[in-house]
Amino acid sequence: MIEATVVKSTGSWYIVQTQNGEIIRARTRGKMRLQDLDTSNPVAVGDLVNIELDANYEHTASITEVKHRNNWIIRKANKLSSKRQILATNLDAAILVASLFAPRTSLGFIDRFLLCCQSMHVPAVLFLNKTDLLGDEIQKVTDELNRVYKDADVTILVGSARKNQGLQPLLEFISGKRILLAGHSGVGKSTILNTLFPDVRARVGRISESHEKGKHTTTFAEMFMLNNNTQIIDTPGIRDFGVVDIPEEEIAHYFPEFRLVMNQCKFNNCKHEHEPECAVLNAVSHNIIPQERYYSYLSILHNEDMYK
Ligand SMILES: Nc1nc2c(ncn2[C@@H]2O[C@H](COP(=O)(O)OP(=O)(O)O)[C@@H](O)[C@H]2O)c(=O)[nH]1
Ligand SMILES: [Mg+2]
Ligand SMILES: [Zn+2]
Repeated sequence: MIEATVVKSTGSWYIVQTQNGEIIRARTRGKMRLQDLDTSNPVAVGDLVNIELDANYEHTASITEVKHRNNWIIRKANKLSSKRQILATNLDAAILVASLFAPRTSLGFIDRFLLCCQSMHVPAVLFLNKTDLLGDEIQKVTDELNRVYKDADVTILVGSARKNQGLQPLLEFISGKRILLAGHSGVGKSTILNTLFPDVRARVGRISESHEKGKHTTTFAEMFMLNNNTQIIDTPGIRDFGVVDIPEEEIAHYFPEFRLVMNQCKFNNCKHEHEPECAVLNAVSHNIIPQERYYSYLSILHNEDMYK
């Protein structure tokens, strides 16, 4: 039995890497001991697994056990689907790459992702890419992001991967960690990786591809092992981030700016909707909690449209 880390998932096969750097193709077979999560992918990139080498000459292996996960980022592809997908596991931090144009990332999407990170205690960075497309608006947009996310326990960074601007703070954040790089298809994840780590050569997609509506592209995450123990998990792009596994009454806890005031709500089971003497509603009305974040909260609470 050998311990290995899952570095790529391609559906039926997984690529795993052993402690001495050996790359092996593996698949789940037989009675594998699984984590008790009902997901479309029982094994995810980042998992520590036990493998047994197959008795053949092709150097393949079977995954016999998925070890305990410290954390994981999980989503539902859309609110109707019951399919849950683990994007990555055992993370030190996550970077959500967003852009205002081509494609536009909504605050609702950002907030759902951040909610999951909070619930898993995964520190998050929001990187607004493609600032070269913003012209004179850069400062205004940056100020807005800083206003909305002021007390949301997320680091806001802005820049342009194409122009190699603003990437230095991102590089410093990444260094020495295992990082999930997430965001819609086309926001510039692969470009960021290629610019920061020219040896990686992640595929840079054409923007037109990412805009083909209705096209079902199977998404595979891939971990790049860089030096100084830096590991980056590139994901091919997620359209929706449906929240799973967070009970209704816990959602507010994972909005850090709500957490600051909600112990002052009159009712301890307050849902912060229309209850009397609700400290969250009060903070919203005084612009202490940004409206935008409050709307995201309501939208998640009511399991509403995930695009908005
Ligand atoms: N204008 C602009 N385009 C960018 C920037 N970063 C990436 N792109 C373009 O956006 C498209 C998608 O980039 P890609 O890195 O493949 O996105 P991914 O799907 O998130 O990996 C490509 O055409 C990139 O050249 C940027 O900072 N500014
Ligand atoms: Mg990409
Ligand atoms: Zn309340």
